Amino acid sequence: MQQSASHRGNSPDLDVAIIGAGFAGLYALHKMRNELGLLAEGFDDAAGVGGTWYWNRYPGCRTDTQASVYSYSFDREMIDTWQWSERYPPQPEVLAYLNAVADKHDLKRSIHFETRIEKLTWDEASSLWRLSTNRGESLSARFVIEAVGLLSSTNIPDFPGADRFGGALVHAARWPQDPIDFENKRIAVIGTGSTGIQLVSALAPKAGHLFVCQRTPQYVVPARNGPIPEKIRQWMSTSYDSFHKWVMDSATVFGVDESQTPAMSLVEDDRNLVYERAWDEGGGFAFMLGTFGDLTVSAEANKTATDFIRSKIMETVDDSQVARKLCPTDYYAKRPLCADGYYEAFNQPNVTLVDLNEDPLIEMTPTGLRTANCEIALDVIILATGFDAFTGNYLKIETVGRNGERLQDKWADGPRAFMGVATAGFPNLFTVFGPFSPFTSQPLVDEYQVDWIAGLIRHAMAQGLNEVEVERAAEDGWIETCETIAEQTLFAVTNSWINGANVPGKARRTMIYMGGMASYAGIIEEVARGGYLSFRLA
Ligand code: N01
Repeated sequence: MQQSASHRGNSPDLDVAIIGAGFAGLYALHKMRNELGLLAEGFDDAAGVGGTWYWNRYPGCRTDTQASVYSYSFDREMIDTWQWSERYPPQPEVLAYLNAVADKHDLKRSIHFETRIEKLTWDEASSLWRLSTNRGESLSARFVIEAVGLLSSTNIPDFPGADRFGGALVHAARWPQDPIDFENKRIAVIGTGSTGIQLVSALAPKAGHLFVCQRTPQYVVPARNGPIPEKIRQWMSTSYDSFHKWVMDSATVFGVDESQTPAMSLVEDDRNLVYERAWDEGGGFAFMLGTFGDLTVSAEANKTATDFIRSKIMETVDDSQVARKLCPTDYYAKRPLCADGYYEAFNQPNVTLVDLNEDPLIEMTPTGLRTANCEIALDVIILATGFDAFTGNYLKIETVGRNGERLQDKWADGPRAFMGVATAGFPNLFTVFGPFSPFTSQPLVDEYQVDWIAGLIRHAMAQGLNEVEVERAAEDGWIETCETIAEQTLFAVTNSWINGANVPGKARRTMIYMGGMASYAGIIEEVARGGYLSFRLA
């Protein structure tokens, strides 16, 4: 850290304070400092850049989104020169990429690492934010950008006896820096979401014995990982602009050819051929979005996909009793999962499925786990129990806005925010991929939102405005729009982190815009074109 905030007379210490140094925070810093020429600094409680990719170091961790859309678009030279080894690159490679971006653009000197922002207070008199850190420092900033991550605040259920377990107990998203030796160890993985299934696929070959503790089974499609397809590679290298436009014009920005065909428009045999092809090609988003256009909105269409995946599970897993327990019964309407070798792992003698519905987890003991029916001796317990998504990290920061309103109170019954970028009552405070953002892949939409926020900050500075604040009516209207659209989908009636159902006690509600990226972009660009309609500029 070479440059640091210095007191500048009556001016704030910083033009822009950026919280978080993952995909969104790094780009925000680059944009504000290198492109807009503002005095901007970043803060992150990690010891390095990477955000989620800094903390998630568990075995098997990799993207479930294709690298072609899981990288920045702003640095064209890096698009040409950075070689992703695989379609779904592993965590060390994503972290190396983010370090390379940070080094190339000289970002690290402006980031305060191992520094957590604990409190943000709006100072009415000076129209500035006052920031306090865990190191006892305080500073002021005209604008704050929270790039704190959608899936970063860990969900750690209260397992009785957790403090008594004598082995290693870790949450996958707070993985220790020193590697854990798994060779011949007895390991339990609790949770079978994206994290759990990646862990199972990676640990099954090396564990002495692996116990997979499953509460709700999920639909897992093969990833078929391998090099980025040549066609995409060619397209990106010869005409990145048109590739980027194709991706950003899609509904979900996952780099998938999104199907518009209704599932019931084909007869069963033809429909199953479509599923079969998608199964062979691999990819969770390709399966959910590329096969038929109505899997997430029509129960009838959805059942055709779930029947197909269940038939694959029954075919793959040798023990039919285990296979049945692995078959989900709810809708295929969570974030879709993909992994290679997940169901196959259950054919290994060293892998046991523990069905927590049949045999509930009672407690952790000094030597392992006790369920209603058995005691399991263990060396390692891994919690793959997910995240307090969307709101968790914002609410960890004591945030006091206009008239002393606390974000913690405002969001007590669920978040209230406008288009994922701002929340009323908290002027000059922006969020990247905050609540009510579009349901999309993140890195390119992070960039998009940062560019939009930069446009508003540039506008405010050019006009000599001290305050920009979204109006409550606009926020209410946007939330209503999000709710109306979400209610038309099966995501609304399927328990997952997408609607807050995964965290006990959390308000269950829509926190995302399911109307598609192109439509989102059309609306938010209109806000800007109209002179930042919906914002109070003072
Ligand atoms: O978390 P999850 P995740 N007792 O919430 C179980 C992204 N991601 O970390 O379904 C027992 O999906 C819970 O059971 P149930 C990606 O967007 C990306 O796996 O609530 N079990 C579930 O099985 C993903 O969607 C990548 O019944 C308990 C699991 O824990 C998102 O993060 C990798 C329990 C949690 O699944 C979240 O995925 C990883 C309890 N008390 C994650 N509480 C990559 O792209 C919870 N569970 C690399």
